[in-house]
Amino acid sequence: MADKAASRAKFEDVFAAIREELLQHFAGEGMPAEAVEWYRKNLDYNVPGGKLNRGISVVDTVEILKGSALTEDEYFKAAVLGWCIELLQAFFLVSDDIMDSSITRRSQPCWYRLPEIGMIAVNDSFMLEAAIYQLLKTHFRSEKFYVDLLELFHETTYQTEMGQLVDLITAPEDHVDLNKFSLDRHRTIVIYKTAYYSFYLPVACALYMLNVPESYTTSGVTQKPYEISKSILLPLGEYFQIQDDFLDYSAPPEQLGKIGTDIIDNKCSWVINTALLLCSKPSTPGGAEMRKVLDENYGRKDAQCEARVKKVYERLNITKVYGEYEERVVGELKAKIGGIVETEGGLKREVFESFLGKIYKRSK
Ligand code: DMA
Ligand code: MG
Ligand code: MG
Ligand code: MG
Repeated sequence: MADKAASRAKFEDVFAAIREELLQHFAGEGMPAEAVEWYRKNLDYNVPGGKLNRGISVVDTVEILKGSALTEDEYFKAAVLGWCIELLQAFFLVSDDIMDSSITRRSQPCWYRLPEIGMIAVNDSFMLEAAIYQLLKTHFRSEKFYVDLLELFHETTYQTEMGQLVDLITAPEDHVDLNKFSLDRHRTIVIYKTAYYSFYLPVACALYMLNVPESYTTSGVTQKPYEISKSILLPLGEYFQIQDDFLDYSAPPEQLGKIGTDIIDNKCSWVINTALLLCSKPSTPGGAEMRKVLDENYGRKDAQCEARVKKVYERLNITKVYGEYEERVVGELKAKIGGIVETEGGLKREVFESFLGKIYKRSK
């Protein structure tokens, strides 16, 4: 496989083609030139500037599963699916930043924060979503897996929206009640809002593209590749969102590309849940007193309150607890991956090892 920078550049080249295709269709509907320019800016500002992990992983997964170099056409198709996931992500992020009152994203102001954009960002996010189905129709309409892809994108979108709903209603702006939080509630939120679209979706796209069936029997063993993928990728996605929660608190914004808002937004994040658990332990000195500080300062729109919460996190040594969590969960994931039975035309452990390698100890 080509090196990382080269494979990213090749993937990025496909975006230029996709963007022109979308704009041409849009202009072909008779839209005025200023609308075409608006849509171009929306696409350029919100789609290509991230880590591209999700999109590139479709290409990587197709390559690993096929086991030999992709033809030009195969590469292009896998990359289009990858960009469909990046479009889905852009749709979620533009709307998530409005709902989370975020300031920056990918080292630039959030789209809705630009004075000329404002709440038009709501419609812009819908257009990023609509672009997915425009692309799927153009490139996959005649494939026998077309309906599977449509259902997959629709279902995954719904799952993400379910997660966003639970995330938002667990964090009301006007009423802080830390008793509502739990690691159980956290798991429901993050599996739905993050794991399905970020981890299961890219692999499922690759499996459909390669015409891998839902279930097949080989040398007496029945394989369910989608189900097995899900059983590894959902916990992997949970780990990824726990990293996101930890980095929201701990990473310098210049490095992360976004300013953390979880404490001020009253979010049910892994960090606050872990802090609450530690405070409740009799073995934690000053636990009750720290709990009081959290109750009185979490979820307040006030930088000093936020700083007090961070002080408690430091006293509780959350960074060390996070490091221990990371080692434990990575061990468990490696054991799960090791349990995969590889068969001709089916899953390969390398698919999952590659995902894990991309996120282990990430700092942005
Ligand atoms: C991420 O939640 C989930 C979606 C669907 C965008 P988040 O608000 O923690 O994401 P971020 O930290 O990137 O704003
Ligand atoms: Mg957010
Ligand atoms: Mg959010
Ligand atoms: Mg976050």
